[in-house]
Amino acid sequence: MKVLLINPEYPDTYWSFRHALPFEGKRSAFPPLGLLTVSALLPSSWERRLIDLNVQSLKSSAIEWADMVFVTAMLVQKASLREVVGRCKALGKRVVLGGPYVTTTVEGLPDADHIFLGEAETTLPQFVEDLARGEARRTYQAAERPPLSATPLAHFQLANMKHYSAMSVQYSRGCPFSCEFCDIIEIYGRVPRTKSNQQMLAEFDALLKLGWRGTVFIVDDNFIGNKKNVRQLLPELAAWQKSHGYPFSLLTESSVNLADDEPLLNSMRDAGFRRVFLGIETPVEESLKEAQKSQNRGNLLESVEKIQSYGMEVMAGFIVGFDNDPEDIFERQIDFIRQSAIPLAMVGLLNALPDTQLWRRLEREGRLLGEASGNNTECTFNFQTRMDPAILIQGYETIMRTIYSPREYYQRALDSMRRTAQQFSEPQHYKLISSLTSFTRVMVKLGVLDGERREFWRFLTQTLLKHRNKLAESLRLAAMGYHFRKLSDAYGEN
Ligand code: B12
Ligand code: SF4
Repeated sequence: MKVLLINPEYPDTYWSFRHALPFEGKRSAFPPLGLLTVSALLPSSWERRLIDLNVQSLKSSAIEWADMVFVTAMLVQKASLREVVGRCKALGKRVVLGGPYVTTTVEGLPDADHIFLGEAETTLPQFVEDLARGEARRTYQAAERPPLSATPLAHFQLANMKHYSAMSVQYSRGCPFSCEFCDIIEIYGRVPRTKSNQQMLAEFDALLKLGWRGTVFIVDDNFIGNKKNVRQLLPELAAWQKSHGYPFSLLTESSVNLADDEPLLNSMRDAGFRRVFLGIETPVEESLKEAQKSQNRGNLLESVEKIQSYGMEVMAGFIVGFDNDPEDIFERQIDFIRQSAIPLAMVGLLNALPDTQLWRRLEREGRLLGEASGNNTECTFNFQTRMDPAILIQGYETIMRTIYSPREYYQRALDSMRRTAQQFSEPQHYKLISSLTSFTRVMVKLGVLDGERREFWRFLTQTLLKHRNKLAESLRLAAMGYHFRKLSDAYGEN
C-alpha cells in the first residue's frame, strides 16, 4: 500500500509567520504533527510520503503514485482541503480525512471515502483491519478518548526539517478549564491526558538523532493542565537537556495560573523553556467572567511579569467582541499589551467555533450567522455582536496598527528582553553560513530597504547597549515584528 499524507495550505494569517520565515530561509513554522502521528499508526510495511503544501507543491505525479491519500485540516485550511480532495478524487484515489476541521464541522464535508472524527489512535488500526477484510466504513469515531500511551513516536523523519523553523512534540491533550469559546475541551476533553516521561524523552532523542537543534514547540493547549504529571516530567527534561548541552529551546502554551506556581516556573526554566503562550484574552473582568475564564484572576500584568522574570518571553492571545466589552475596550487592550511587554500579541475577534459552549449559547439566543472562517484575525464575525460590528472592526484595526507600529513594537521587544534577562544565556546553535545569511537578510531588509529603518537601528543600538547576549533573539523579534506589521498594514488598505 502506498500512502500520501497531505497537509493543505494555510492562508496568510498571523500564525503563518509568512513574512518572517524568509529571513531564516524557512518555508513554514511547524511540521504537521497530526499527520506524522497518523503515519506512525499505519502498518510499517506500507510506503508513505508527506506533502506539506506550506513547503512544497502538490504534483499530480505524487497523487498518481499513491493508492490512498490521507488529508488533515484545521477549519482555516478548508479551501485548500477542498481543492486537494477534488484533485485526488478526480485521479480516482481513495481519500481519508481527519483532524480538527472534520471533527468539529457542521457544514457539508468534502466528498471523501473515509472520515475520522476525533483522535485516531484506536480507530486507525481498526480501519486497517477493516480495509484488509474489504469492510472499511465511511465514518470512524472512537467511543472513548484514547490514553496517550497509545500514541506512537511520531514519524519526524517524514518532514524535511530544513524547511521548518521549529519542530513539534505533544505531551498532553485536553484542558481542565471551561472557557466558553474554546473548542479544545470539546475535541480533547477536560481531563488532561499526558504521555509518560519515557515517551517524551524518546521523542526528544528522536529529534536529536535526526539532527534537530533549536526550537521545539510542545504543542499542548495547556502544558500545565495536569500539574501532577508535569511536575514529574520537568526534572527529567532538565536532566536530558543538561546531559545533551541544551540542544532545544522550548516553547509551549499555558494557562495564566502558571504565574501562581513558583516551583513549576523554576522547573520550566531549568528544563529550557524560553517562550510561553498565554490565553490572556482581555483585561476586562466582566468579559473574562462572561468567557468563564476564572483562572485569569488577580492582577494579570503582575502574572505576566512574574513569568517573564523566569526567563520566558510571554506571547499571548487577546480577544475583542465579548458581549461585556466596554466602549473603551480598544484603548484598554492597547494599554495592557504595552504595559505587559508582550511583543507577540495575537489579537483576534471573537468567533464562535462549531460545537462550543459559545456556539450553543448564541444558537439558543438566535444570534448565530453561520460557520466561522477559522481565522479570527480576519475582520468578520459569525454572530450578531452586542457592539456595532463596524465599530468593533474599526477598533480592532486600530489595535493592530498601533501595537505593530515599529516604535511600539520595538519598545515592547526591548522591555521583554529586559524582563527576561536570565542568569545564564541560552546556548545558540549557530550554523555559520545560515546564521550569517539570516543576519544579512535582516540587515538589508530592515536596516536598508525598509521605510521604518530608523526605528530598527534605534532598536538594534539599544539591544547592543543593554542586551548584547540577546542579539540573535533581537533579530528574531525584529523579523517577527516585520511579519505582524505587514499584516496589520493590510488592514489600513481595506
Ligand atoms: C500546533 C498547533 C498549531 C501550529 C502548527 C499547526 C501544524 N502545522 O500542525 C500553528 C501555531 C501554526 C497553528 C496555527 C493555527 N491554529 Co492551531 N493548533 C495547534 C495545536 C495546539 C496542536 C496541533 C497538533 O500538532 N496536535 C497534535 C496532533 C498529534 O494532534 P491532531 O492534529 O489532533 O491529530 C490527531 C487527530 O486529530 C487525528 N488526525 C489528524 N489529522 C488526521 C488526518 C487523518 C487522515 C486521520 C485519519 C486522522 C487525523 O489523528 C491524530 C492522532 O490522534 C492544536 C490544538 C490541538 N490540541 O491539537 C491547535 C488547533 C489545531 N489550531 C487551531 C487554530 C484555530 C489555529 C489558527 C487558525 C489560530 C489563529 N486564530 O490564527 C492558526 C491557523 C494556521 C495558520 N497558519 O494560519 C484550532 C483548530 C480549530 C478547528 N476546529 O479547526 C486548534 C484545535 C486549537 C484551538 N482550539 O484553537 N496551530
Ligand atoms: S485555558 Fe485555553 S485550552 Fe483551556 S479551556 Fe480555556 S481556552 Fe481552552
